[in-house]
Amino acid sequence: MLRIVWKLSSVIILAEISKVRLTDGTTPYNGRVEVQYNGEWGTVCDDGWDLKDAQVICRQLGFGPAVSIGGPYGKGKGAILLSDSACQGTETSISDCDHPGWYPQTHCTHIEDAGVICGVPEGRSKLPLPFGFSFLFPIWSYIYHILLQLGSY
Ligand SMILES: [Ca+2]
Repeated sequence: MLRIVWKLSSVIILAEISKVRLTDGTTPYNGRVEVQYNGEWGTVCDDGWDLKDAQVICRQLGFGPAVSIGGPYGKGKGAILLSDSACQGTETSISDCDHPGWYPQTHCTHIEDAGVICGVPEGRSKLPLPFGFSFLFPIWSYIYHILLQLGSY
């Protein structure tokens, strides 16, 4: 029981540290990368942004493997929270990648906001949303991600 509680708490902490979403894409699986840190949503500078970094974002969202870094998807709002991320491509969360730190990246502007194109997830057909409920997709993909995290222990 204690083990289960520990597992659950670690998943919740992981989810709290860095939430990720894609915005302004043409499908739910591509768009501008936005990250949440300390409750604040912001964007990622494309300095040092590559397919390995994109891979981690797609994995974190429970989507298929990254196809391309994609974009541009227009200018985001808020702070540019991350730059020069150096993922190996195998991490489960962008917060596990090497990077200089979470803080406003004043050397970047929103013109440089990073994007990704993820593959359509394999499990998508197993997790259908009723027609007309596609607006729930972000919540759905978040729940799916939590389930993946639980399954990986
Ligand atoms: Ca990189």
